[in-house]
Order: sequence, then C-alpha cells, then structure tokens
Amino acid sequence: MLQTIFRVGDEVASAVADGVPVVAMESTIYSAFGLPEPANLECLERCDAVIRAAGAVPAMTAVLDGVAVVGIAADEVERVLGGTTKIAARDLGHAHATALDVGVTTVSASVTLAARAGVAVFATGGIGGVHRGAAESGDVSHDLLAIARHPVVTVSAGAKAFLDLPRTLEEFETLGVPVVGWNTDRFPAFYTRDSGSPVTMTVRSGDEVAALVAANAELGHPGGVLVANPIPETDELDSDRINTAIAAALAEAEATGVQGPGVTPVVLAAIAAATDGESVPANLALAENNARVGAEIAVAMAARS
Ligand code: PSU
Ligand code: MN
Repeated sequence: MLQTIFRVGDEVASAVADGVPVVAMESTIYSAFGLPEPANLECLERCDAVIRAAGAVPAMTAVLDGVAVVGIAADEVERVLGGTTKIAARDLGHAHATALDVGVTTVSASVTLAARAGVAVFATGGIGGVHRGAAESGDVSHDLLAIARHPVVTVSAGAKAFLDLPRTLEEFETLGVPVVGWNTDRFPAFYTRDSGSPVTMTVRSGDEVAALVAANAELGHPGGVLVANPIPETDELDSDRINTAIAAALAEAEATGVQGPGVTPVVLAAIAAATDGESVPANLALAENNARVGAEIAVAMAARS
C-alpha cells in the first residue's frame, strides 16, 4: 500500500508558504486527449512562460505512481504528457489505491487538488459541461460541480465548443457559480468570442476578481468562480466554419459509438481534421491567454492577502 496520497512540488510548496501567486493547470489538455504532438508540449511551455512572466508560479496537476501531484517538475513532464488514463475528481482515490502509473487530470480533478494545495487560481482551455443531447444521455461533466464545490477561480475560454452552452450556463446558475466575463458580457465559445449567450457579470481586472472572491468568502457564499475569457480576436476562428466542423465531428463521434470520457478526444481530432489543423493554433492561443489572465488574477489575490 502506498503511503503518500498527495504531493506538492517543491517550487509550488514554497510559493504557497511564502504567499507567492500560483496558477494551477490541468494535464488532460496537454496529453493526447487534448492536443496532438508536438503542439501539446508547445502549449504547456507557452502557458508556463506566460505565468512566470507575470510573476506567478505554474503548477500542473497529474497522478504519478498513484500519487496526486500539484506542481509537476520539469523532469516529470514527458511522463505526464504521455499519460493515457484520464482522471476526474472521483477517479483520484482509485488511482491511488491501484498505484496508477500515470493519470492526466481533468478540470474537476485539478480544482479539487488545487484547493487541497492552497492554490486559489486555475487556468485551462475549456471546461467540460452539459453535452448536447444530455436530456437523453445524461452526460454532464463533473467539472461543473467541482467548480461549485471548491474555492478556486477557474479561467477558461468558455466550455468545450461542442457542448450545449446555454444549458451549461443554466447549470452554473443552479449550482450558484458566478460566471464572469473577462472584459466581455458574452459567454465565449472556445474557438470564437461569442457563443450567442450573454453572461450577467463582467470583470475588467484581476483586482476586481480578487475583490469578488473576497466578498463571496466574507458573505459565506462557498465554492469557485468561472472567469470566461474569450480567445484573442486575432486568433478567433470563423464561426460558420467551426460550427460546420463541430457538427461533422459530432456526427463522426456518434457513428463510432464512443461514449463518456472517450468522446472529447474523438471530437477534437475530427474538428482539427475538418479545419485543416486550424483549430490547434487557436487552442494554443486561448490556453496561453487564459494562463496570462489566471496569473494576473493570482497576483491580485496574493496582493490582497
Ligand atoms: N476541453 C477541451 N479539451 C479537453 C478538455 C476540455 O477542449 O481535453 C478536457 C478537460 O480536461 C475537461 C475534460 O476537464 O475534458 C472534461 O471531460 P468530460 O466531459 O469527460 O467530463
Ligand atoms: Mn462526460
């Protein structure tokens, strides 16, 4: 039986102890589940660099040898990116009990572990949510409940583009999660800046997010916040083109009969193929942009405490 269940990397542990801002990151998007090689490593390096440039410390989460880690070290990155088991929050205990070799963490696992490590901000590409046809399939990502449960600010470019975004927003309302637009009153749709749905709250700086978080804590409103950060204008894809690609990708995934956690990789690969690979640089740009905003928020939160 393994003794260690949870480990915080050395650099991240000292940063947390010293009040240096930290930004957590997941590992699923940097694995083959999220991005093809070599774009996955490039994406991680760009996110890492932009967080450091802002004066914060990046902390990727993953499972290694059954141990849930916050703050993967440079010499562990290759192993993590090669991971082929996707780990949501509910899988962490089993991964430990069975001494899983490598597990790549989703948003739900990452916010759970970030909270456990005392890390207040988490940046990703897009979160999971309510799938189209969820009334039939019941496929609603645990990401939503995990964000509601843990006191962590999640920065994302909306949710995965091929979800039912209006229903995802309704679910956040039910769960009591503030969904705040970063310099926008529109909920973004990952590859595009406007999903067609509005958000009811807008923030314009890291200080505003830090003030919002402090106020909710003081008022006893528990859980996290979703900061919806649109892809930069210069990297946005054409919405007709991407929507056509998404429709085709979903049809392709349905034809293969894939279900549950296996759906995303199949759909993302089909979207990349249908956009002649254009979706991949867009994905990198939005992930980097989220890491930048996450760092700004983490710096502002650290300055308040
Ligand atoms: N969005 C993407 N690519 C991904 C994911 C989200 O564009 O790979 C991953 C994230 O790790 C997210 C997870 O937490 O998918 C949600 O998976 P599911 O729908 O199986 O809960
Ligand atoms: Mn799911």
